[in-house]
Amino acid sequence: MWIRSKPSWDYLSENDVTPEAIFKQRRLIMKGLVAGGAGLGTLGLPSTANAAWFSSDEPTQKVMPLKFKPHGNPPSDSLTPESKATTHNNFYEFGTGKNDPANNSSHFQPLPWQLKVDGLVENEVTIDVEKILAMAAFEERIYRLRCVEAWSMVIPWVGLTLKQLLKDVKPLSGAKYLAFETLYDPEQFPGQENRRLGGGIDYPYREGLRLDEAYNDLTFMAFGMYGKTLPAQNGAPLRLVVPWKYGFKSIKSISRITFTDQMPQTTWNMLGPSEYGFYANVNPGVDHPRWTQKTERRIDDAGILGRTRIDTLMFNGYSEQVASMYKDLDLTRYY
Ligand SMILES: Nc1nc2c(c(=O)[nH]1)N[C@H]1C(S)=C(S)[C@@H](COP(=O)(O)O)O[C@H]1N2
Ligand SMILES: [Mo]
Repeated sequence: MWIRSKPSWDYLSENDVTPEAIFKQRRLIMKGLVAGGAGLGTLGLPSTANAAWFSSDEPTQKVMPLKFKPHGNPPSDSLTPESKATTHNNFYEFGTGKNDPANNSSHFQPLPWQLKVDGLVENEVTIDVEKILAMAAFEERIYRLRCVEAWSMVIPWVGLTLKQLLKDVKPLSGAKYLAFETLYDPEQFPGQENRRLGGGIDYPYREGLRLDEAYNDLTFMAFGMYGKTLPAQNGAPLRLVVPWKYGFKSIKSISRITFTDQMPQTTWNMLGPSEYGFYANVNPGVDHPRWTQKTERRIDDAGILGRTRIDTLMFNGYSEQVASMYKDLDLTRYY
């Protein structure tokens, strides 16, 4: 168990975005998650991604919602309803339609799962995801997620920072980037061999971060959302969340992280280099060639998908935490 001192980040806290009653109720649910990897081996593996794999009598996991100062901008930030965050998805391995990931993933098996960490590190490792669950106290982080398609959500993630996840991994001095890969397994991800279903992507889905971005305090590895384990459609069992970048950087169902000295090839940049950059920082000052990035459709309580059109913020509102990393980049260009 660990207690964090209060950092300066101004990402949204649960208190800022949900009524107190819901907050208390959700805390109780999360106490139910105070559980651990200890008993996992003996539990039957869940047949659906939604099944709670945290259940055990041994309280080795703690989910701790943290409290931070309200972001205040936009002041109307409110949590996206879970029912929308789990049915309006981009996960092309299950199909390109927004409902496809929820509809086509019922047979997905998130466990057993291994994460390989290799490349320019002192010791390459392959970690069972169950071990990660037992490794550190989880925390809850409420972040905005801004898709390059100009819709956005506010999602409460559960997990740990990538920095914490990689705390025992010693990068070699030449390491400058991290490359991420989604599991390649067409039996689980039908779109990976069916090009029509999978949107013509050459799988596995790939993403990358610069080393300093990867170790930024905001960069998060989510194992859960809304106080529960991740559903398949949101990237079970573990996915990246990089809240100041367009959503496609937040790669799902990760099986491999490679430290490298080369800027990694990334899926959307390979598919459309004139439209999608490596950095892909949220930037209302640079429009997509085919649509504006100045505003976004916030998927919230209103209407079927949410009708609130709001201004898009530089770095998705996280400038204070990340702008200093880009002093040397020309942010008027599309990165
Ligand atoms: N492996 C993989 N990861 C992915 C994608 C994908 O198609 N495949 N889509 C990305 C895009 S474009 C977005 S906007 C987010 C959506 O995350 P969500 O469905 O949890 O909201 O996931 C990202 N991660
Ligand atoms: Mo996206």
